[in-house]
Amino acid sequence: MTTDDHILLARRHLAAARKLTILTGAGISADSGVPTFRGADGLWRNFRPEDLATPEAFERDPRLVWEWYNWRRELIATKQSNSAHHAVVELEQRWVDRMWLITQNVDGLHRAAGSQRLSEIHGNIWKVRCTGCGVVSENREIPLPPLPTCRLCQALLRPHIVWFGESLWEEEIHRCDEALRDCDVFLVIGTSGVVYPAAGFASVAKEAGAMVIEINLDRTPQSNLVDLSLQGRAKDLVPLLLYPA
Ligand code: BJW
Ligand code: ZN
Repeated sequence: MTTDDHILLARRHLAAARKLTILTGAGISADSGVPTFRGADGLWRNFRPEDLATPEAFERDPRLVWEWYNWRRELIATKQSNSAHHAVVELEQRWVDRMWLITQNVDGLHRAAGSQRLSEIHGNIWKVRCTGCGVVSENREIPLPPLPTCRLCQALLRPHIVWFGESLWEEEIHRCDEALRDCDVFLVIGTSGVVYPAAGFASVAKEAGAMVIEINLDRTPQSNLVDLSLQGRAKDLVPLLLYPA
């Protein structure tokens, strides 16, 4: 089957779906110019994740971690959502309250595009959390030094991001689990499918009876598990799903 045949099939399954759940990863924002984590120009290529994206790293050297996040914030601030983010918004509007978006991305580009029904399961780079009192707030400017501290309790602020070895927020996971078990189509866009728990979501949805469709530039460890694997750029393929079946 050609990619065109796959797209026709995907449209047919979407047209018949009462409930739709979408999972996105760094690949959907790659088309906006945000580097992925594990690709050729991935963010991990210059930094070891264990040096930066763990609670231990932050404890050891909060300044280094904050400098990395500030560098990423500056980069992301120059990027805009692309046609794939916008197509996801269009799907949300068509499915009204029967679609749920789960994103691993922390860049905020889905919200910027207009998505409203979503779980940002790894957090949001524009938010900070107090290591003392736990209060979460939006903060777009973190000038260094000194290290940022909480106005309420003076403890150190950290990025509101889920690092390796940390648990995801229970409420979000509960909402995602419901969306995975209750959907007819599960659409997986631009994720390498290696980071848990999101790496297990396709199996959960499939076991619950959903048709699983993957859109990715390359094949992934999940490609054999899914029902339909569409290879190409998210910005080209996701908008094609909006046409009638
Ligand atoms: C395109 C494209 C284009 C490119 N169009 N496509 C079970 C088994 C083994 C290990 C574990 C397990 N359960 C938990 C773990 C440990 C760990 C884990 O999964 N480790 C793995 C590496 C094995 N998970 C955790 O620690 C999680 N916590 C947890 O589960 O708590 C309970 C627990 C803890 C400990 C033990 C057991 C249980 C937390 C994970 C948090 C991940 N956080 C990060 C970093 C945040 C830092 C930050 O952003 O600042 O989140 S990791 C990083 O990877 C980031 C991403 O959200 C995440 C996923 O990456 P993604 O989106 O898939 O990006 P890439 O780059 O990998 O892939 C891009 C894809 O796009 C590629 O496929 C390209 O082909 C494609 N692409 N251009 C379409 N234009
Ligand atoms: Zn505080």
